[in-house]
Formats: sequence, C-alpha cells, structure tokens
Amino acid sequence: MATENATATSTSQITREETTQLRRVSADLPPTPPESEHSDAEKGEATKPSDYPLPPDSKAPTEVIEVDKKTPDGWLPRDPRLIRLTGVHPFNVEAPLTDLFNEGFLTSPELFYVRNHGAVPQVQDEEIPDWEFSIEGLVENPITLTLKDLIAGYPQITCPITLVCAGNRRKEQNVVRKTKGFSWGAAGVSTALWTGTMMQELLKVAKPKRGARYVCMEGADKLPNGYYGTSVKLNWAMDPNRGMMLAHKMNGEMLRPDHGKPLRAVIPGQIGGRSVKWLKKLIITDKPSDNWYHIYDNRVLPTSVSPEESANNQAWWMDERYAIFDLSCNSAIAYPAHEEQLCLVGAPEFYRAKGYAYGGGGRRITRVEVTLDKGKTWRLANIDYAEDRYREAAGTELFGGTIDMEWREASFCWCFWNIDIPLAELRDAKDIFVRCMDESMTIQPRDMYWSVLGMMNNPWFRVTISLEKDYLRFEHPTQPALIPGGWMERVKAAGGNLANGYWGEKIGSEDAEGPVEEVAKEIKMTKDGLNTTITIDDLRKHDKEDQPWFVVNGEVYDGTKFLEGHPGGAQSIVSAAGLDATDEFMAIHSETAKAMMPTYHIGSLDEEGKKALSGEDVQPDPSAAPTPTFLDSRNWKKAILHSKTTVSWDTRIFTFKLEHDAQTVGLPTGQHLMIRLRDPVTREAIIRSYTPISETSKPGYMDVLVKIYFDSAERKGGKMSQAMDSLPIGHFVDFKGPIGKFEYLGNGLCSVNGAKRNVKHFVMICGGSGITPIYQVFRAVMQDRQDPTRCTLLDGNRLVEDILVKEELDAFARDNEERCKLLYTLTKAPEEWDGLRGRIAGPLLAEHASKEVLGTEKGEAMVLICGPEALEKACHKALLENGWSDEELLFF
Ligand SMILES: Nc1nc2c(c(=O)[nH]1)N[C@H]1C(S)=C(S)[C@@H](COP(=O)(O)O)O[C@H]1N2
Ligand SMILES: [Mo]
Repeated sequence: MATENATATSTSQITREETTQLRRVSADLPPTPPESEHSDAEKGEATKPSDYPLPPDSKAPTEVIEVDKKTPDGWLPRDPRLIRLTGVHPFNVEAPLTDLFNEGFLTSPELFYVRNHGAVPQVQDEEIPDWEFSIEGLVENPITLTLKDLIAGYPQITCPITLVCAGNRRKEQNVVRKTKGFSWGAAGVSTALWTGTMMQELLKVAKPKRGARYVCMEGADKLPNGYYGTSVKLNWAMDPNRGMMLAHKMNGEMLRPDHGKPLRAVIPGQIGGRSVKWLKKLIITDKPSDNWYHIYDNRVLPTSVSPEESANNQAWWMDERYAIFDLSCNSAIAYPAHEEQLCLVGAPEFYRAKGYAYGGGGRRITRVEVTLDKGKTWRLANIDYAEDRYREAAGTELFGGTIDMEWREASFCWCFWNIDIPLAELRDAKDIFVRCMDESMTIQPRDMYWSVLGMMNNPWFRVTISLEKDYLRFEHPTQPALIPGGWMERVKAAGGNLANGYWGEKIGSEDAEGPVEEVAKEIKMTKDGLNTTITIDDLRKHDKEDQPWFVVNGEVYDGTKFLEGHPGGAQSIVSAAGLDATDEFMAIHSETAKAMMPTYHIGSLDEEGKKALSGEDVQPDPSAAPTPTFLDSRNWKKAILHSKTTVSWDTRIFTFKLEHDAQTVGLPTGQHLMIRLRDPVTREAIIRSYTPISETSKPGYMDVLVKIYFDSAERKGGKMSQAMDSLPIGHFVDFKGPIGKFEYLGNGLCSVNGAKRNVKHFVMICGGSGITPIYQVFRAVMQDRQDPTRCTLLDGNRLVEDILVKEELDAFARDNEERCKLLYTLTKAPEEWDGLRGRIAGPLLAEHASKEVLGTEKGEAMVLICGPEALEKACHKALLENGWSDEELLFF
C-alpha cells in the first residue's frame, strides 16, 4: 500500500472547517467527517488562512548521473528519481506521480518536470548578473538589458504558477494510436513560486508601435531547427490579469539549469511550451512567430488528420486556429496509486481518494467529480485551492519579490481534490473516474480526442479496481515512457477496442471491429540464425577503409565487399566506419538496397555498445578549435540558414553561413555533400545529396541551389525540397561530406573511385537541377584558361525559365568558344527559341554526343550524367548504342 508522506506541508492540506463546508453541499457524502487511514497526516493543526504553502524541502542534486556523462548535458547533476521519456538525451522527464503529489502544492525544482528540446545552455553563476537579453522589433525603444539591470530597475514579484506540458497524459493517446509525441504520464505538471518582473512592465518601457500584435520569445538553446522560440499575443502580455512574467528564481533560489537558468518566461494558464527558458529575446511583431517549434509543435490538429496527412499537407500546420495557448481543464487521480493494494481485512470504513486538477487561461476549477459507475452518478469531491492563501498574504515580501495577487481573480495553479469513499462501495465498483469543470462550465470530456501530436489529452481519468482474494488492486491507465503496465495496455492486448466509447470493454456488438491496428512495413535486414554479438571495441577497430564496419539499428554490417560497387562511392562507407549510420542509411536507401543487407550482416552490437553509440552524433563540441574547412566526413556539422534567394517560382538559392568568416566548405570539385533535415512532422531524418553552386573556395558562406518539387494534384512533391523551402531564416541545418566517387583535380586529370585518369573531352548531360554537380566541374574547367580540356554540355529542361544558372553558363561559353559547346534543349520551347527541341534521348544524343560526331578516341573522353532517373536510364541505353562503354560513363 502506498504510504502518505507524513512530512507533506500541512499548509497544503485542506482545513477541517473547509472540509465540512464542502461536505454540506455534497449529497453523496455522509454528514459526519469520516476517518480513513489516509487522514492521519491531515489531522495536524488547522491552518490559518494566511498560511500559504512554502516550498518543500529541497536538495539540489550534486552528482552527474552516469548516463548523462556522454551527452552534452554531461556537466549537469540531476535527480535519479525522474523518469526519462526520450531515452537519455535530450532530457525530458517527469517524477513518479505519487512522489510528485506527495510533495504537495509546490514542487521542488529537482522533481519539477523537464521538457528540453536539446542540450541545456551552460551558464556559470558568475555570468548570471551579466546575462543579456533584448526587447526588439516593432517598438519605439528597443532595449538591451542585463539580468542585473532587470532586477534592480523593475519591481519584483513572487507568484505561484503551475506549468503543464501540452503533452501531459499523452501516453494514453499513444496506447490508442501512436501519436508523433513521446509518452508523458500524468506527471507532466508541476508548481513553483516564481520571482521576477511582469512582462508588461518591460513592454511599457519599450513602447510597442502601432501594428504590433505579438511577442515572440527566443531561447539560447541551439536546436536542430534553430533556437527554441514561440509567441503569445501582445495584448495578453500587456494585461496584468494574465500574469506573464520573466522569472529568475524558482522557489526562492536561482533557476536550475534545466528550468531556464538564469532567466525564463513564465506564461500562466497556458501550455508550458510558451514559457521560453534561457530567454534571450523578446521580439515584438505583427505576425505570430515563424519559429519552427512554434509552427510544428503545440498544436491540436483535427482528429481526422492522420500522421501521414499531416506530413503530406503543410497547410494543417500553418492554420493558427489549431495552435494551443490556454490549457484545457484536466484532472488525475494520485490515490489510489498505480498498483496500490488495499487490504480489505481490517481496513477503515472509508478510503480517501485524492488527486490534482487544473484549468487553463486563469479559469478556476469549480468542481471535481468522481464516479464509481462509469458516469451514471457523480459525487462531489472537496477541493483545496492553496493558491488562494497567497492572495490573503497581499503585500508580503517573499524571496525578493512582493506577493501581489489579491486583486487578481485568475487561478494559475493546480488544486488538490479529495473524497472519502465508503469501502463497501469501492469494493463493488469496477473503476473510479475523476473529471473537473472550470468556471466557464467547460467539463472534461468522457472520450479521448485523439490528434496527431497527442496534446491536451483530458478525458475522464480512470483507475480500474479489481477484487483479488482479500484486497483491492488498482490500475492507472498507463505508466509513463516505455514502462509497461496500466489497464489500457491490458485491455488492448486482450483485443478490446479502446476507442469503442467504453474504455475497450465488451459491451455488445459495437466493438466487434477489434483494436486499431498499426501497420508497419519493414524490410528484414538481418541474417537468419546469426547469433554473434559484437562489442564497441571490436566495432571501433574497423573504422578504416581496409575493413569498414558500420551499425544500422544496432546491427553490425561489414561494408568491405561494397567499397567498389557502392553508388555513393567508397567514401560514403568509409565515413560511416566504426559509427552508427542508421539515420543516413534508412533515409537514403531503397527497399531493394535494404533487402541486400542480410548478406553483409555480421552480428549485433551488445547493449554496452548500443549505449555508447546512443550518446554520439550530438552537437559538435563548441569549445573545439575552429577548422579551416567546414565539412567533416564522419560527423554532422551545423550551418545556419543565412538567406534565401528566389530564383524562379520553384527554385531557390539557400545561403548558409559557415562556422567562421574564413572557413571554406571543404568540398573537392565534383563531389557532393549530404544535407539532413528532420521531417517537420514525423521527426524522421530526411537526407539528400546536394552540390553547392558557390565556388568551393568561397569563404564564410555556401550557396545551395534547390528546385522545390511542390505537391500537385497529380503527384506528391519532394519531401526534402519542400522541407527546405519552409525553413525559416536563422535555422540550423546538418551537413556531412564530402561524398562521391568522382573528383576533378584540374588540367584534365580526374579521379574515379581513387583511380586517376586523364580526360581530353567531357560530355556533360543533365536535366533540371542535375546541372548543379555538373556545373562545379564545368566551371572548374572553364575558369582555368590553361586547362585544355573540352566540354560539350547538353542541358535539358521544359521551359527557358527552367534553365538553371543559365547566365553563368552562357558567360563561360562566350569566353571559351574554342573548347566549349553549350546545348540547351527544351520540351516546351517557345516559337522564337533557336536552341534544340525535345527530350534528351537517343536521337539527340546520336546527333550531338556520339563518339563519331565528337571525334574522340577510346579512353579520351568521359560522359558525366546527372538528372532524373528516367533521363539517366534513357541516356545509358542510347550512349551504349552510340559507341560508348560503361567505363566511360559516370552517373552522379
Ligand atoms: N528555450 C526553451 N524553452 C522551452 C523549451 C525548450 O526546449 N527550450 N521547452 C518548452 C516546453 S514544451 C515546456 S512544457 C516547458 C517546460 O519547462 P520546464 O522544463 O522548466 O518544466 O518549457 C518550454 N520552454
Ligand atoms: Mo511542452
């Protein structure tokens, strides 16, 4: 049986007087206050009205937990009781629900739930006073301020506020049908006393201009898609009733690193995602934030939108109506706890059930109700609004801030409810549910509203009761993270349909359709009967070209046999040697390629090895010395999107800023790099090869030309190019390389898979954006006036305006008439077009690119081809027919 925490602050408990008062309005309850075994801790002295709760005992953790050591947070001590929801890193955790509830109204910082999208910015204590942040954008007086100035120059307040992650209780949704979010239990909620400045005070000084409507906030945490940021409406921020603040203290001490040290926004009544941590900027704008995390996170899309539909149709994410701000009202049962057992022999006559409830937007929870008969009848629970006791303490100084809430009607904190249930009734019940209602009479729904991101889940919270021999056993709906247990899994496993409106129980014919199936089409990549385990040390020994091993999904593969034939060049295998290549492998390879993998499978990495790899591929060490070139063939490197130039309706040049002004990209001519983005919705890695069009010697920046393949009525567009197109400026993108089997070394010398070879004449064939790798080689040849190599370039497109880098190509051709022949062909040429017409295929190639026409001897020329698969196939066939051999052809 779970025990009461005898040290729970007596102030957070309900007073006897209040209890009796509430009981009077509840017809279901017996007239006299019953005794229960839970009531001991509550028998303490009746509290005075002004006895507001003080923080529970707190000890800042001092030891870095072993698993954290390999992560970028390896410097940060944490509480081992916290349950990790997303593996080791980033740190997303909740406390066990019972521990959280037992702490009482206020949560200690070490048990307060954490939601980090990435690594925690490290700020030393001595740097705190000088932490700078700014208020900019549409304001008369832009302000840059240090934390020291903020504390000295503005009134400080202290106020209790509950934060709730929008994903609280998401595990229940994930059991019904997997959402795109990780599995929070019911403890993604915590309360603290926050000390700081009202946001409104700063905004008044900055003076928003006419037209200003939003306050965008940005944190200091660098993430895969830029800095974390979001926005709220300016008129809310200006409204003291909304209580928005910039806090630097939590329960009277400096913010802990996981909670935003040294400064964060606290946005009461709204989902936690709006309370930006490690706050650097407030930007006043006329539009909502275009931050990636604002757009693709914290939304409740219509329930009919499937994960696939949400990935296919960007419009769902752009609709501001689906963005969440105010929390929905919600409640959960803490006692009975999950797997609590209540011995019926000698038990008191009443059992006291307890839990929490919270509302959104400052709305008070006006009732909490409990049912033992699936909603046929409800009984009213007692509610303790500990928050109100701070209102009674008006004007008191606490932790360097004034308690100033007596005038404000809003309720920004959770409240605790309890109800005494006669044991006999509990014994006969199958389950116990709780639901709450707020002051707008909005009530928690009976049924779950499933949505893609699994947010704001708030159906009635159900705990099942089973009578075993002489005790009652209780089960919560789920356990957080991957922890098994809970009635939902049990019911689902038994074939119940959780969405049948009766919590998956058999109620008749309606639920005959059975559980919702999850379809997963996977290609088997392991060898049958192979039982070898491989240690991380063994793996690490094979990190070179002589016998490269690599890991995909925890399985080890030997890439040696593939060094020669691999379409991506030997380098792409060598780059992965000794490493985990899961993301790239899965993103780049076709089902056919995957089906070949069992042949190369040599064993499974042992658990230790898997753990060791899981900490890898994190941000590069920021303290590492800057390198002269940007690319690294073994690690993903980040560059920030600096600007976007629209070249045509479907073509953009993305300019990325490298790590420092003198840095060059480090890409040999003719080679490519990989760009990795996360799918905005599924979070899967999307990886594609590109060749920048900027010169490889350009310092500080690199330009990548991308043709956007938009979705159309007939066809799905390109995942990658559309994701690139929706990237806001200032966001980080991952790069890795170089890759490719071809390199142009200059003066006709090239290298193919490491073998050197002289070329007198290049035939370059490309279509659409296939020009980009070709262009690198073409430019290198043309720029060097001493280079005797000739080029015949055949570039196929639909319309004139589709021809990429045409001006540059034309200029090179004009300046090098004697060794360059430039041929454009169009499939939709205008009348006045004097170039070629039609597709690049047999006839065109026979006329312009046959050996005979070009007059080249065997081995003197080389054909470089890059374009859509159909073009490459057609060319391959035609070229062989025109006297070329495979050794003379190179497909990019
Ligand atoms: N800078 C920054 N602020 C952030 C986040 C983040 O990852 N980075 N996560 C947000 C989310 S989704 C939540 S729920 C809250 C969690 O605050 P906590 O970790 O202090 O509980 O912080 C919000 N603010
Ligand atoms: Mo969140």
